Amino acid sequence: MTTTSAQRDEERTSLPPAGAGVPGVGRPAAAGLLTTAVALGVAELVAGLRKGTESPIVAVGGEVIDAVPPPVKDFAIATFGTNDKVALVVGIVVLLAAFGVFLGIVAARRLVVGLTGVALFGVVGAAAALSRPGSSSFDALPSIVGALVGMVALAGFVAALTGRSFARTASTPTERTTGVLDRRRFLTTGVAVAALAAGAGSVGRFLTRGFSAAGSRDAVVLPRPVQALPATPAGVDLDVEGLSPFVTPNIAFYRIDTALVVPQIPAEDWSLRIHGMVDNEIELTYADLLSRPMIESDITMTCVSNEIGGKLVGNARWLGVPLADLLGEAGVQEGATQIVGRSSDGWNSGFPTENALDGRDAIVAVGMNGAPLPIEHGFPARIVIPGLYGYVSATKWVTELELTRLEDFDGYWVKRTWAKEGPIKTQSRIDTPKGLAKVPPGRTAVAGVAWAQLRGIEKVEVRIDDAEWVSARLADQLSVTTWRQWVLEWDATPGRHTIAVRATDSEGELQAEERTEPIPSGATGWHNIVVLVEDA
Ligand SMILES: Nc1nc2c(c(=O)[nH]1)N[C@H]1C(S)=C(S)[C@@H](COP(=O)(O)O)O[C@H]1N2
Ligand SMILES: [Mo]
Repeated sequence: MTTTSAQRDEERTSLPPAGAGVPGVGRPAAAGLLTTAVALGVAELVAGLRKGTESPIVAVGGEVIDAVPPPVKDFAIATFGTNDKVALVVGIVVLLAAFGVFLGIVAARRLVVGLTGVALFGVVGAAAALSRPGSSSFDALPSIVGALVGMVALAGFVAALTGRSFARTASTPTERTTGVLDRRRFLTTGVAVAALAAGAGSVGRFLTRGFSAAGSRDAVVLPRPVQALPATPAGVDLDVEGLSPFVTPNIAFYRIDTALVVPQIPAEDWSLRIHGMVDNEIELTYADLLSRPMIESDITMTCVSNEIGGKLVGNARWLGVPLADLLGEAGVQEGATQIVGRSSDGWNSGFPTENALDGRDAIVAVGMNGAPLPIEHGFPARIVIPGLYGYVSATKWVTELELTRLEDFDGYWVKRTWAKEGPIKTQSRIDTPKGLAKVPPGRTAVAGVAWAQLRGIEKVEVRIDDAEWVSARLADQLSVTTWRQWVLEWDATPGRHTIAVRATDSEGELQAEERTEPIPSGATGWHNIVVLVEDA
């Protein structure tokens, strides 16, 4: 039996023709990288088409954040600080790029395997997007469309690079050879594809930005509190250079949350539902909330993850509705020992109901230092409870308060092995001089802040090297809910010195000396720094 030319062509199709062959590693790798760019760019574009749709990178990143064990989260905060999220996104993109390069090389040899790899990307992205809190089926679309377009791009690149094609009719040897991209044409095609991918991604990001809540926030006019506080008295601020100001400007306020992308909730779309073990479930719109009597309160907020000497603490003048008033309206039932706060992005916290009813200024806050809550600090509304660490209480972008029993629900971080209850521990910090600073000899102000929310600070002591503890001069204590500044004039002598600080609360209790980690209930230990005193 003779072989038909068609049959010969069949054979050639499954084996790349000599010369066209397997095109090395460089161009397939670049093709894989471009495929990744195309898939991600298209996914961003699709995500930009509908408000609230997360890009696959954000969805995967969110899942990573929820899944990492607490020590890793602590490590990330310690290493990258508030840039931990940027680091995560960069890490994900780098991983994707590396995997793309690998898939490109594989696809040049076994196209099906390469395509399967891209499809797998899509599945992982879609699965992550669908498991995000509050997701809808549309959230899977960016990943799916991105992966599909990526697969087409990859198949196209491989066909062009190897001369192999799925289209058997077009597979005469000459056509195949002309189909092979040479270096120059590959470069121009690659640049064009990269530009298209970047363009799609940029348009997507631009569209997403259009969903910002900034316009809504700008339009807010905050009501006046029923009892406005007097301006912050001068005596609370020692005005020492290098010392944290008594009131932390909003822009400088630490930010800690699990949200990879700041939730954007226009006030018009927001509501707060109070439900669970209550007599009357209530749901408040933003306008409802603003029409309630408001109080102002100076409250120093603190993160349980704060290391000794760390910066995860800030003081602001908050404006909000007393939680007790809202709970009174709803009617808390007997045995409802816990208030669970839930945010639009699925985060949650829980604290004892009594902490909202024991007279402290527990509020649903809408204002921070005279401005509507900044979006990253919880706009339209958040919970602020003096004396409790943020992880059990300070739900930002709060949409739900559920009355339940302490034993019936554990909040986000409690599930991740942090302590069930989170009262703030007494702490003190040296702000100036900085650790390892060079200090000229002579008079130097050693200054910082100390906090023991709801107890107040009674004494701060400083020790230079092995000398006796000396009492620092204290600024006025504005409220037991705020931190307190301190300063000690030190006659610095040449040499290397260790400066330590410790505080005593107003119940006479000395700050714990033993060094412990932030997990599970907040770090303990005395802050100390080393400075070098020498002539400039
Ligand atoms: N929705 C939401 N609210 C949240 C968190 C979060 O991850 N998501 N983190 C909490 C933690 S751990 C702290 S310390 C405070 C920090 O508030 P800030 O970012 O305004 O300083 O917010 C709390 N509220
Ligand atoms: Mo926190």
